[in-house]
Amino acid sequence: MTDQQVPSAPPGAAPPGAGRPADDGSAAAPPEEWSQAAFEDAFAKAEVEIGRFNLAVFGKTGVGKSTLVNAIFGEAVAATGIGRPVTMGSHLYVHRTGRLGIYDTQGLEVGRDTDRIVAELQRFIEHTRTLPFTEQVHLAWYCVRATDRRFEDTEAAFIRRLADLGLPVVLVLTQVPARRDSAGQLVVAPDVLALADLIGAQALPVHGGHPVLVNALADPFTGVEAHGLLDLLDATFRLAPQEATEALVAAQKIDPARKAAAAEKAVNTAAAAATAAGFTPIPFADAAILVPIQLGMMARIAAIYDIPVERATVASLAATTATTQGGRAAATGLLKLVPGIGTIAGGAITGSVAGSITFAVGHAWHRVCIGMAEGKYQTVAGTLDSRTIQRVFNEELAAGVRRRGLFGRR
Ligand SMILES: Nc1nc2c(ncn2[C@@H]2O[C@H](COP(=O)(O)OP(=O)(O)O)[C@@H](O)[C@H]2O)c(=O)[nH]1
Ligand SMILES: [Mg+2]
Repeated sequence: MTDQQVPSAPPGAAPPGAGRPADDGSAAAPPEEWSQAAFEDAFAKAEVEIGRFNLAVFGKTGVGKSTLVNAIFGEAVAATGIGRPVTMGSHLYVHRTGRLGIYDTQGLEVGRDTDRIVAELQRFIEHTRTLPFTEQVHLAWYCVRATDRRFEDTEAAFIRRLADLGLPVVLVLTQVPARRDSAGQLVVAPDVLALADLIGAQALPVHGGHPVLVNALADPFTGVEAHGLLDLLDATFRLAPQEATEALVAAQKIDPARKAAAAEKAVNTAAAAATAAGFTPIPFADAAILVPIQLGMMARIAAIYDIPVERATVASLAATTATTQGGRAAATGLLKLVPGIGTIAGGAITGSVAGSITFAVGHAWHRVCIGMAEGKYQTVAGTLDSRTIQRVFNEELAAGVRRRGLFGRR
């Protein structure tokens, strides 16, 4: 007997099969095979669970709203155009990509058209109150260009009206000039600091009562670097409703630590589910019970890294296809590596082994997703390099399995 061998079920253990994913009666039975369709389904489910972060962006034309959105959420937002009106004839536009919705106004200016903007926004907010949370506007940025050196009363009034509508507001000073002093510290232009203090003195209903100072684009001519973007993201996280934060994690492109933490959480959740499922010893033939858990985990991690479903699907199939036995899924293929499982007829795995395997699969896939988000694993033709993905995944998986002592310990 090896130490991986399963004792008989503990007293009071759930009957066989009780650990299977709950049948909510909605969809077909969970997939037992790792297929393209199964991954796509899991991805769609992950997208629904993560939801969407909806940000409204206001401020005068040319202050740098679009540039700011691109700097934090990636170029895809601008590349795909200006969006569409939320309803016929509306000046409120929405633009959706991945886990993000951006709302802005077109053809109306704060100050001149404040009443109109507020009225359209109010109508929209009231309408979306009856809709799911992912359809609602979660937060607003109000942007003022620092180099304009002024903040108008009409802008203050507009911000107060946003707050009256129930929107959390982050006030942003954009295009803030700054330079490094001899000690490498960032020094902001004094007149901008004076403007920020002037605004801060107005006790506006905004994050911290004070504007966040940002420059979204480095300017090679003046030497002003990009700065303040993480401060703006942190302020946005602090004000965003809890239910929208995972979507914000997925949508943003500048804070990999937040993505890594969310992916880690997905791995832990799946490992716990696998442990619970394996608590009733899983007969070897039934190891497919782990497939839906691991599919869901992998889809969730891919969605957190905002990897398009097509690429995520191709990569997941590449990763989990064992080199020697085409089409074998990682979950079941891995069992062959565990002493006493693959070799003993009618053997079963314990919950802790199921959990450990899921951990190892999750960490290996997380590594692949980080690489894909960094633009790795591309062929010259721009397609995904399946063989490299497979190698990276298998190396990480083998390392994880070894660390957890899933190979024989003599
Ligand atoms: N150097 C620098 N230029 C910026 C910055 N933000 C915007 N710009 C420039 O200002 C102009 C207007 O920016 P845009 O984002 O289109 O403004 P919007 O009308 O508020 O969406 C563009 O030419 C941008 O390149 C910034 O942070 N730094
Ligand atoms: Mg714009």
